[in-house]
Amino acid sequence: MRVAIVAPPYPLEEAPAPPLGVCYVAAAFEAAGARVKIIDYIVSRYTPEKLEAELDAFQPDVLGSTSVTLNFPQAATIVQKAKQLRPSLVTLMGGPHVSFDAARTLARYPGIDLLVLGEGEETIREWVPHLHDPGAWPGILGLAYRQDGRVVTTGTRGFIQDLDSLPLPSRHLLECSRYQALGFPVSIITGRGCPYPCIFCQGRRMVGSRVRYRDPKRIVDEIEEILGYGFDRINVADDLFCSRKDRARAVCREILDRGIRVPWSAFARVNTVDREMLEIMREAGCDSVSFGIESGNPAMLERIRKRITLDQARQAVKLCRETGILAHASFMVGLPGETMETLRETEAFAQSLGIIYGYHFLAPFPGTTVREKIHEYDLEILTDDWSRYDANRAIVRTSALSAEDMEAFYEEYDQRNRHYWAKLEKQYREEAVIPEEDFFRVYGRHRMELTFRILSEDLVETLGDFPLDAVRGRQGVGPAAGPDTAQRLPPDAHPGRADGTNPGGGGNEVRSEPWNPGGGVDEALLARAEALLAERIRDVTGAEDKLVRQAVGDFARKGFIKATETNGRLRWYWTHNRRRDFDPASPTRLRVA
Ligand code: B12
Ligand code: SF4
Repeated sequence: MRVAIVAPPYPLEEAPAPPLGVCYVAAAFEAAGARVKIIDYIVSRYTPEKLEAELDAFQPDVLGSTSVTLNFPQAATIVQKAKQLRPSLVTLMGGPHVSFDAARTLARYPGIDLLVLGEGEETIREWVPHLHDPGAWPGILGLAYRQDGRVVTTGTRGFIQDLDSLPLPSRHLLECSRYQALGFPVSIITGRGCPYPCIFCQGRRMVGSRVRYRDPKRIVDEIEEILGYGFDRINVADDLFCSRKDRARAVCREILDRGIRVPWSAFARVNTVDREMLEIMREAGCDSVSFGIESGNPAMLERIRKRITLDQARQAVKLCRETGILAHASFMVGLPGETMETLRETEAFAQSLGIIYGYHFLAPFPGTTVREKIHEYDLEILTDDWSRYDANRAIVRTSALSAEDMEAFYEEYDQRNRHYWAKLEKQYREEAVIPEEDFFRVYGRHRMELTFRILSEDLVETLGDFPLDAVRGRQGVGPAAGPDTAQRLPPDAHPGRADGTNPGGGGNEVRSEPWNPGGGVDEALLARAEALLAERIRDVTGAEDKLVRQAVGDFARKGFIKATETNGRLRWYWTHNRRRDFDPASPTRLRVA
């Protein structure tokens, strides 16, 4: 059985990182005996033509997609398109959005056959043998599907008790080099479950109120595996990492005992950290912690059932400072009963902490208490357009504040930020002497925006394809080529591939044909090909010449992209990952047979 799993696109603002849920789902299908391919549209462009090419190449029996609320519309569109292209495909969706909006999803999207509700692994294991036998589906808990025009839900499945019995997430199916180029940390979770009742959070409903912890040894095995792919930063994404101190300490101890040196960050609640905890975390490589504080108004914290105090927040930040860990805080705008006064209190509190902080607007996701019991709160939900549920705009109002008032409050904060950035940008552009840290902040941001464009618009695939003669004919043009070189190419030197597919390293299979058999790598030619690619990317994106050349040069040097020659054409392609496609003995992007 062949299973394609789609990772639908989401924006740069939400930190596109290797998709954890997708890799858990892929691992569950692999454990059930399926051959699995992840079709990743987070770090490559989605087009219907490309999807069709992927389906032609892989010939899946099943196509599934995950989604959160904000990218549900896009995910559903992709699944519907796949069903239209291949009506025999069994299509399914899972994830936190559809788990709480099953009936509406199935009613609106006839191209989706089946939903997997809540945790997926056990359901997948039971369902796989019955793929073509819908008669057996009613006996499998955790499914929703249509039958005779009605939506049938098979019943709630209990939470998986032994998380250590699950296979590790199948990151080997990802094109890791793309994520490495982008540079966000790789998320892991060390347990599932949360006993707190925050009314705006859906996570607790997804994973249950009893925390199920993973074995520290297994967690560190996973960290080692991630490092084995060449990633160099980890994010511990579960809120409750610090809640059981003995176990969190055991994870840190295991990292230290194995001699692993990797920087990592963590999410935490302010009431779960203490000095001893933070000290061992720091020693084990943790350099920053993000706290969700949500509001600076004590009555509001009570109303949203956050179960923290402002004193705890101050203390947590102080301890981080003292132990050398960078603290970040996140606050919310548009909580029930929000007024301009509560927002001002939040702002004053946030500023008093003296750390980097940010705001998210309340997005009342399906499955949250605040949405399900909306009549109990001073709150009105203004839209069910899920694409607006990105927490970056106001989509609710209270009796005291309109959505515009909330946006205006945020705008003041954002304007201060923009002002700060504008100043840094100006200094950067004018090449003024600025502190190294500020320089790298601006440079890092530009580099990340450029890299995300290169990935999400498939620029390497569409621009990195040249007739070999055109590269050869440009003697003397090195990486520092002049700005007009792209125009000097013959007209057929810009063909790209209309469907945007990756000719060299497509999906999970890696091909790397030598272009200079027996003769080793022609370094000069490679340098010219690299310069050509950079010039074209610069021309399409309008990005700074130096930045593009540095980015492309880095990608090539680190083995994220390689060149290959077929039938007189040279093509650049994204490699798969270091384990399977990186030759440390010859880090010159091209392996010679
Ligand atoms: C880790 C995490 C992150 C990490 C990594 C996310 C990632 N995609 O890898 C980071 C920090 C990057 C992140 C970012 C964001 N997150 Co987040 N995140 C979490 C967290 C804490 C754990 C998620 C997780 O990985 N769980 C482990 C895996 C195994 O679970 P899972 O992804 O749910 O997948 C299981 C099932 O859902 C199901 N399943 C999922 N997909 C599919 C597909 C198929 C075909 C099948 C059969 C089954 C299936 O099976 C999986 C295995 O059991 C949850 C809270 C929680 N406790 O669930 C929030 C949560 C998922 N995040 C949330 C949100 C909103 C975001 C952001 C939009 C940030 C924001 N603006 O608020 C971004 C969007 C990123 C994205 N598109 O995924 C919300 C989603 C709510 C919603 N309905 O939209 C949650 C529920 C928290 C909350 N606020 O309530 N997040
Ligand atoms: S916000 Fe964090 S602490 Fe609150 S319910 Fe969600 S996961 Fe638990």
